Amino acid sequence: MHKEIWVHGVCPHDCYDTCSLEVLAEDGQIKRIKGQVGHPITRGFLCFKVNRYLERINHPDRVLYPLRRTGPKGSGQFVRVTWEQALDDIADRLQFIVAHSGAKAILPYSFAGNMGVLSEASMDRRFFNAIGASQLDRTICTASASAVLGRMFGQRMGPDPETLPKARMILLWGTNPMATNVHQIPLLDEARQNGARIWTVDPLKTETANRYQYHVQLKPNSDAMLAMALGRYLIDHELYDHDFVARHASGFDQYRAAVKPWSLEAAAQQCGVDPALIEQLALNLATVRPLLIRPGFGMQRQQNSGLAVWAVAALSVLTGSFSDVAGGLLLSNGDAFGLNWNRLTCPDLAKTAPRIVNMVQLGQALETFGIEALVVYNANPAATAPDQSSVIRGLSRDSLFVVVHEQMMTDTAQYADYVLPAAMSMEILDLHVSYWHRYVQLNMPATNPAGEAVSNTEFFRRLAHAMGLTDPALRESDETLIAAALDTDHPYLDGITLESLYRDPVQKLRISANLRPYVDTPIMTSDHRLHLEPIGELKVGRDVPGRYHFLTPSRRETIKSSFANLRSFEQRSPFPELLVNPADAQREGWLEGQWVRVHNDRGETDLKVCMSSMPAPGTVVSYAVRWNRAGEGANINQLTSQELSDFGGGATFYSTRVDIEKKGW
Ligand SMILES: Nc1nc2c(c(=O)[nH]1)N[C@H]1C(S)=C(S)[C@@H](COP(=O)(O)OP(=O)(O)OC[C@H]3O[C@@H](n4cnc5c(=O)[nH]c(N)nc54)[C@H](O)[C@@H]3O)O[C@H]1N2
Ligand SMILES: Nc1nc2c(c(=O)[nH]1)N[C@H]1C(S)=C(S)[C@@H](COP(=O)(O)OP(=O)(O)OC[C@H]3O[C@@H](n4cnc5c(=O)[nH]c(N)nc54)[C@H](O)[C@@H]3O)O[C@H]1N2
Ligand code: SF4
Ligand SMILES: [Mo]
Repeated sequence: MHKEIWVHGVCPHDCYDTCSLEVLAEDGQIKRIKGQVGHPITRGFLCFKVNRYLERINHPDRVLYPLRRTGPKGSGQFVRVTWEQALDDIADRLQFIVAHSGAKAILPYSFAGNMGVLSEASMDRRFFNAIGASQLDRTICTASASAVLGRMFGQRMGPDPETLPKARMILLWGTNPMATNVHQIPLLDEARQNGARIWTVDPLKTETANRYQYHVQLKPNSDAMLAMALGRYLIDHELYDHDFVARHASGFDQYRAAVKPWSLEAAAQQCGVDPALIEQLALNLATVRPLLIRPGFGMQRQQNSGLAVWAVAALSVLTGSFSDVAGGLLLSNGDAFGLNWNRLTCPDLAKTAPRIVNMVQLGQALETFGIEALVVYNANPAATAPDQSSVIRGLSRDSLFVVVHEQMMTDTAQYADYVLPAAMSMEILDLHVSYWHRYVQLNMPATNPAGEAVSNTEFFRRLAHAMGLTDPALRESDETLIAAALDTDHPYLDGITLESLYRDPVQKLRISANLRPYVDTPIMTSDHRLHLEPIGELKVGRDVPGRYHFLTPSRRETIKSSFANLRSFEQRSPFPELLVNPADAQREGWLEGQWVRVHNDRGETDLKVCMSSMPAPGTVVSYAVRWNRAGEGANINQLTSQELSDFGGGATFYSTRVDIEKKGW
């Protein structure tokens, strides 16, 4: 009998928008995926990527059965085995390592391949806590910003993005929503129609910078200086909100001393920006309300990220921007949800303090820390981690046992001893929150998993069982895990339970959109003040020399390496591109379509020249990231560095310098 069902889904990918989906399954096959029309953020449309999702679900690269390596590491030669064979062997190997070297020789590596609460951090954390493995510090994306916001505000929470159309001055700082946050665009457009001024601060003239009025095209990694100059100007001209600062902030005197060296002229020179434009921005910040400062993660992949986030966030305090509904600072709403992470991840299962490995330095860890087993899920580090040669050297080491739980035969999976098949979100149950909007959503399965694929939670339940671990926490079902996540008396989650989500799978946090963070809500720092104290000193020029600054921001058609194996993407964008300013091209004699070798002392990769007015002279761009298999075993992360940012141990992908040689055609 023909059976057709529509099911509520949630887009699981690492994206601000966390869209609400309607998924049609016919006879156990996914046939259509639509954006939910009634969802106030999703508004019935999806992005370039998820509009092509059937191609991803049915992709020939999909891993459907457990596989064991038969050829040399990285050769991609595998044979199908049963789940039982794979689990027995993996359990034996891990137990041997625990017995002979200690569990700290086992390292998990995961990020946000699936952002479902269960898929991202639940049974996996319990499993690694229970065996006492090394712990991964998941720093690759937001560490600098999270650390600074934690120190200044006590939490990551800003205004409700649905209030955005009420803002009259919007400052998009280091973010490109036309590619990365497309559901913000209708809100920004509405604000503009309502008369808002929209500024972007970005070293690139992005699609977003082109769409709105004012663009400050500063040099990469110069944000702290620009923001300090804006702060000094507001203080020098008595344009800051004395009352707000006196009532809510601490550290004003230290702040004033720190910004003192940064006159408009000094900053203008360092940032490569007209001082008159900085002054215009300062006057807009001082006078137009409501003021929303909306930094993105792109501004904190630099050596001075911590200082930059501090200096930009300080402007939101200095201007008293939180006093207005729709005003304030919205970098992340990640802490608004108040889930019970302790119940979910069970840190108490760990008997000893674990060794902590910063994921930005995966290459170093694999090469030098005595790691003997690596378990990868929700991530593709062979393509996405910095200093790729170091990562690949580590992954190629014969004495390293590598297990990869994946949906696709990725560049990382190619190095595995075992590849285990991972289910897609349309095949599993999960709970979703967002780092931008304020909806809690339930993702329900529309079909059974393809082949022998299993969810992340089921993978770790099976692994725990195979290792003979008996703690009941390692056996809990997905429904129990969701109930555990929601088991909290946090007022924002009042009445949101698994049962209520089954009835109504999209529920807004119980916070009024008119509640002003830090004005109407308690400030979660220890002394309940917003901290303006500087977090450190400006550091300059720590990277290797190189003639060009090399930026690798998010690509519209992929999410990092996810979607980059889709034929529709490969057809649209068949070659790895290097966007160059025509003035640089003319001086260097580069021609459109010509191959160039881009290199520094960490590595090299070949890219095709594409003239573009997006970068200023001196900066070149290639979007993140293609699969290595599409580029002779390498991609742009050959060039990026394992160096950490100044605060929070974050990544410094965008502080890369390179030299460029002509190659031919
Ligand atoms: N289509 C698509 N969407 C995505 C992703 C994707 O890969 N593709 N990735 C997802 C993920 S993992 C994340 S973390 C978010 C990130 O999304 P965003 O917050 O938008 O951040 P990025 O794309 O990293 O970079 C945004 C901008 O920062 C600029 N930038 C680079 N260096 C500097 C600097 O020194 N100062 C300033 N002011 N700007 C700088 C870049 O030129 C770029 O235009 O997007 C998510 N959404
Ligand atoms: N050069 C450069 N490099 C960058 C960046 C940059 O801007 N420039 N950005 C960095 C940033 S912000 C980030 S967040 C990282 C992201 O880097 P990664 O975390 O490696 O992200 P993806 O490339 O999206 O890989 C996610 C993988 O998870 C798999 N996956 C999806 N769902 C599931 C699931 O349910 N279970 C399992 N087991 N696997 C699943 C997908 O198939 C995919 O292969 O990249 C970083 N790398
Ligand atoms: S990737 Fe982002 S914009 Fe696209 S469907 Fe998913 S959540 Fe929505
Ligand atoms: Mo990210």
